[in-house]
Amino acid sequence: MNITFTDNKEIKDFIEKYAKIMQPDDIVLIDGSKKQARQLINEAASTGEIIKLNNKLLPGCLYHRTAPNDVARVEDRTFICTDTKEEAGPSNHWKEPKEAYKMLDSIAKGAMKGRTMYVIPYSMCKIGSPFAKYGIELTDSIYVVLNMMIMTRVHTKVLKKIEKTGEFVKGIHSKVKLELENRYICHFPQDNLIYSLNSGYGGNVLLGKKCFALRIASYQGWKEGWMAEHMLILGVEKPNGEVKYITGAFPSACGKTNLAMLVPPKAYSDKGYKVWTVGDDIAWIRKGKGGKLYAINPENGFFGVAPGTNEKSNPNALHSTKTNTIFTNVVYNQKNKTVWWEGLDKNPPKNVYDWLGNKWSPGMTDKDGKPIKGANPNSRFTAPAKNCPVISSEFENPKGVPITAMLFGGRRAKSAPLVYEARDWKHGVFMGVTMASETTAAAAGAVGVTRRDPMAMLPFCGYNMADYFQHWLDMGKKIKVENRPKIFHVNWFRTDDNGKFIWPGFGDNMRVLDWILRRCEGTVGAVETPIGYMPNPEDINLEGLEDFTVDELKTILDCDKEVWTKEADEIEAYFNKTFGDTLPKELKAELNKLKKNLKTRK
Ligand code: GTP
Ligand code: SPV
Ligand code: MN
Repeated sequence: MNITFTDNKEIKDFIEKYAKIMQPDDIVLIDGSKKQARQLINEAASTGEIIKLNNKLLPGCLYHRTAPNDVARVEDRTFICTDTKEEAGPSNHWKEPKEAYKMLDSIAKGAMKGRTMYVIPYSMCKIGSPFAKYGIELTDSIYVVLNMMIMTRVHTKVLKKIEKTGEFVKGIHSKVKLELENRYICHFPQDNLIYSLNSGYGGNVLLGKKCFALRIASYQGWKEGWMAEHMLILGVEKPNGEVKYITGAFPSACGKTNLAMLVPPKAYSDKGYKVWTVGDDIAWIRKGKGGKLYAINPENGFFGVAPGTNEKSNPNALHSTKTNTIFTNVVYNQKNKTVWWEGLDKNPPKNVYDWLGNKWSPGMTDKDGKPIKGANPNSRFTAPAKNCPVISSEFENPKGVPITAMLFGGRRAKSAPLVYEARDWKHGVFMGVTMASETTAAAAGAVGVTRRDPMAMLPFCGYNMADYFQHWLDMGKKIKVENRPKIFHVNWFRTDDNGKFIWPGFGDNMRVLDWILRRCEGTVGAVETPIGYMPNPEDINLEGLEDFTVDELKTILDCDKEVWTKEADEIEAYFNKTFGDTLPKELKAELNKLKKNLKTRK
């Protein structure tokens, strides 16, 4: 097939190679135009791949269902294919590159027969910005094209950029037959290449996102001296107009989108506090002006968890989904062509279709009497970032935003307190490395099992995690002490004996951010505990918070020595078993400090 849209040999060779393997009927360049998108939407609507939603209530919005066995990332089918297993490290699945290519090519053989191969030139970050990195994704899915057009900057200008430098991340995706047993999400960091087969679910197929902006980019960052992190970025504007930026790494479905779009409680908004969203999932971080660390969001949209999103929990996310949004695996109300999910409101529609396409009404139960959910727990919305009512004016600032504080956090029902602060950078890295969380529906497998998820990057680090830890330690050394972001650990998910969340969370997390920023400014004290600095309970502002007392707060601002001694033992076992001698010795020293503190400190 003749490729006319570029003369660049590298690009042509890439497309021709995979066209030869996958044998599409046609090759179409995606130019990013509205006109072409409209044509593709019409085509996908005619085959049932997508449904156009109510143009009055949800203008430009679309509905899609994935295959029932294809609703989340598949960590056990995700591979880092480096020359040696050591380079991929103990936490990644590894395949030898030559064998991996051979296997993938054989699965991909003829996969696009009767289909069109779409060529998507896209940029992570604003095109032309110094942080920007470019990619080309080949795919046979219109759903992928339409999602990539929201999540990244798709434009023919990207081809011009690539033609100049010859540098781009190659992405190959085919749905093939959506077979679970032949599903592979493979990364070749040394070739800047991603090869994804037999899936149609977000994180597996929107190759700009987790595959490029985290797995490949983390490898690039390691080689080039910057960082790619699974972090939200937000700005807190104080009454005097000053804005401080915070980044936060929480595992999948643990609250990044919610925190990034936080609505401050009345006690704060009345005083003039505002929160601005820069990013909800990924941060690229570099040293910049004044020797500080700066973060940029390489994405252009939000691929957010639908269930639980409502007018109260996250109005900004909900408003972001009102136009030009793609809904995946939620409830479809065919009567007025709208959507619904658990936790949206208390009026679920009746006689509609669930995420599987079955007739559904609220209150339906399965054979064991358990309620049948209308939306898949990992159902998602894909919304343009510019729809967000509180998108930051710095969202596209090519230099990024200066980071004042970094947060780590996860779902810990019992151990971790609401918030505690690291003594210094090294201790903060130790906090990130040792963080753990209960698993969620964002990845296939059991839900609610506690596992270590260093920096929320366990599924996304594109190289050996011991080297990744060292990279974090080294980045700190590059920054003068006074310029280093302060590091905190937060946990919104402590539960009481009835399994109910103790902390109100959501907008009220502002109260914790407030304490964090005051710590960064040095205007509030703290209690020194064996695990780090913790707030004096009176220093967390509970103004206007009903049904929550200082006494309750005290129960989640604790450092139970018995619990933490057990935790320290588990960390030691984890270090020994997973990393052994490869663990940076500074982290071993931090563990020893923790153990000593638990023995000697109050
Ligand atoms: P990914 O997109 O998978 O990376 O997830 P995320 O970290 O952006 O998670 P998100 O903000 O979408 O939150 C996922 C789930 O956590 C939703 O069900 C939320 O309702 C819930 N959640 C978020 N913040 C809080 C909180 O402060 N408290 C409680 N109890 N739940 C929360
Ligand atoms: C996550 O699972 O962390 C997500 C969704 O943000 S996905 O893009 O599918 O990875
Ligand atoms: Mn994520």
